[in-house]
Amino acid sequence: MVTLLSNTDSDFTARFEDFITARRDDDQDVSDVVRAILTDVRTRGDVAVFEYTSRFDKLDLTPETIRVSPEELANAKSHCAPDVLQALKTAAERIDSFHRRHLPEDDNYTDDAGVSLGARWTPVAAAGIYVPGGKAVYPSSVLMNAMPAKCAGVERIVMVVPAPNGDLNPLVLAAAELAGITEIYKIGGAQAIGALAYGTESISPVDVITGPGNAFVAAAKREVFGTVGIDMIAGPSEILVVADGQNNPRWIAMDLLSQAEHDEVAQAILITDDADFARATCDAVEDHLKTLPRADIARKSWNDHGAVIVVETLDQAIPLVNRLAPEHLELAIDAPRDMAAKIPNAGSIFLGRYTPEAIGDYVAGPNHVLPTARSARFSSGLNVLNFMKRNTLIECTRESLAQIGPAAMTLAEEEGLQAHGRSIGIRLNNAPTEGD
Ligand code: HSO
Ligand code: ZN
Repeated sequence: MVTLLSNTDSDFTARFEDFITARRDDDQDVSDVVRAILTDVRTRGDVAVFEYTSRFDKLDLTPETIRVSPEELANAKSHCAPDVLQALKTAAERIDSFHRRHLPEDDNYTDDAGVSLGARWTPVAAAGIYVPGGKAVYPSSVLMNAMPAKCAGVERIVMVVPAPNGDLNPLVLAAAELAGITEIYKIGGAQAIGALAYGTESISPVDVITGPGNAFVAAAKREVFGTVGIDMIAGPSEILVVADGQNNPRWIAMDLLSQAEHDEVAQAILITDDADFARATCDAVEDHLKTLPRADIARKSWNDHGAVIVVETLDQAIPLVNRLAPEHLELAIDAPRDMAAKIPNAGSIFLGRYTPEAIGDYVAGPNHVLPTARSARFSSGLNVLNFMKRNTLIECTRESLAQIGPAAMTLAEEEGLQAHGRSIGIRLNNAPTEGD
């Protein structure tokens, strides 16, 4: 049964805390297996990758066939309907124009002491994008990962996608082609993450790995972090809808189900100030479930992890939302921006009654790879900065070194680091070509 809470109940605070801390992900601990696979790939390279791919994906690869050929890539498009390709193109263009706006600006200035300082953003040289091949095959996610890398100016974007029995989803390949990715390998799992992080005879290593995956992929990403950068460890989807009684319950019910249908451990929550509306929305959920093809998944998610929280006033929803820090937040209320201003903890906020979350999953423009499991308290959705780093630049003249150098020499002295201090003093006390 879906959890029902009301903030007028005497035990509300305790029940809300229980709800918030309940574990959804029952992913088994696979870190030992994953560590062994990664070590194997690191030491034996291609041979190990081929062995694991043969065992897990029932696909025998060679150095000649591991990479998707230009013919396979071109052929994939011919298997996709024109309207679907057109929709992908619309999505790609809108994602591109949103992300491009967030390219950071460099900063250069000379301060009062005469020191020239700068901060310069540069893209990573190579990014690897993991695309799952199993039940969650989302061409939209290919675009969401690839477009920000492209906007950031990453020269080499590599994609890995498992091809069980040799089968690849043509739309995934078409999305890759649309994003300009031509280096695609038919591998998946921890072995693919290892190949991207350490490199093999066939695959040069990358600098950053992004993209969702199963428990093995998530564990492998955690493990290689430090050798490469990673985006985040994405958990199951979440939606939190704050709605007043002026909404059509059938619309809101469908929004809740749109994320519940992703996964049995997805989470959909409604917060409302209208108990009748809450009941009507629950009825509408049951009604929609009668016709949804993925009803079994959505029903389990709704019953096991969903919640309906009734509050006395909508203002009382604000601290609850900030505690929940949802991946997606819909504000189906009047003046949604007033409430949004008071909610720093949410991955993506959908404002008003005509902005269903699903529009953001595909074509709105912002990224759909967003922080889950309450990590919106401290992190952001995928964006161009995941594929960039900032270099700082410092330039002193003799005069400015003379101004700020003594403070550094004092600190070096305190830290007992003589060469540090002397490297400054030697410049201040001698001409450039003199010996000491
Ligand atoms: N809502 C998912 C992303 C997605 N939806 C892909 C449809 N396709 C992320 O939480
Ligand atoms: Zn979705």
